[in-house]
Amino acid sequence: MIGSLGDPGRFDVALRAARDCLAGASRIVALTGAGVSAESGIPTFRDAQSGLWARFDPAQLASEAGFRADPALVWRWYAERREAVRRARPNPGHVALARGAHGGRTPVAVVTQNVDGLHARAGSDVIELHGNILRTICLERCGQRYEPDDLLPAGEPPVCPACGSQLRPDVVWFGEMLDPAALLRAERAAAACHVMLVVGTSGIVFPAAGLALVAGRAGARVIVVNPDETELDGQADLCLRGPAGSVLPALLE
Ligand code: BJW
Ligand code: ZN
Repeated sequence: MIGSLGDPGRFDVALRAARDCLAGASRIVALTGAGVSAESGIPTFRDAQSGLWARFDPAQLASEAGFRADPALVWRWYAERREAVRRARPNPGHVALARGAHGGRTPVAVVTQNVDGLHARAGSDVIELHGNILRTICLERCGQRYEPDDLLPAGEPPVCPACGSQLRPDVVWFGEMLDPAALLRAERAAAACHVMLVVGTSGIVFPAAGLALVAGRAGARVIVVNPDETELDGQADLCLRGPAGSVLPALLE
């Protein structure tokens, strides 16, 4: 069933059906993507290619090969996005997930593809699949991770104080493995949940998108929250077409 905010009657029917799914659920997981932070003023991953960055291929910018080909360019892209993250605050969508369902009695476990840290700042227990843009790690993986501001000039990528190689953002680029422990925890949560909310993700990037399939195959009800169509709509029991910042509070209140 699809309920779109543009058609309030149908939206209300779908919202009620979604609430019914949640009513009997004690294990709830939210798989989130960039759209959940859009109302905090952070451009979605694919929108982050607008303006000056429109002529660059995101798969190139967000890859080790792209970084090695032009470290200053990729560092600048991340520096701009980091600034947007620093300015941002969690929005009502993040807050609703952190508060949980059933008047706060049932927690919502959050598995996010986002690198902005806003779920944690809102108070959610969160698995960050794709790392965190505010952390920096040694490109040659000497094992050092850094969070200090003084390592983060906007121009050239800084050098690792421990081993002298370049530093990079501590995020998961295309072609890189996700942290196996984080992915395993996410897969277990997906396989064991009664309801999975799939919020603000285009559903095209794997293995994250596959978690919705894991949940559906294991018998969970899958509810997509997104103003637009997604690659995962076909796997969903319900689609609530609207922005996360207003749909999630209405769904979880
Ligand atoms: C709103 C809204 C509002 C707007 N409210 N919603 C199987 C098949 C084919 C390919 C592969 C496959 N398995 C693996 C691959 C390769 C690749 C992949 O998936 N490619 C696809 C493009 C097909 N995956 C990988 O490489 C992964 N690694 C891996 O598989 O390792 C094993 C391996 C190694 C070597 C070789 C082969 C395999 C790693 C993926 C890492 C992704 N990293 C990024 C960058 C992170 C750092 C950074 O941010 O710069 O993660 S890519 C980017 O996409 C970012 C995001 O987390 C991720 C997902 O994007 P998301 O969140 O869905 O955002 P958008 O922008 O796409 O969508 C926003 C949505 O919000 C839209 O739907 C809007 O409508 C909606 N929205 N406002 C609610 N108010
Ligand atoms: Zn190092």
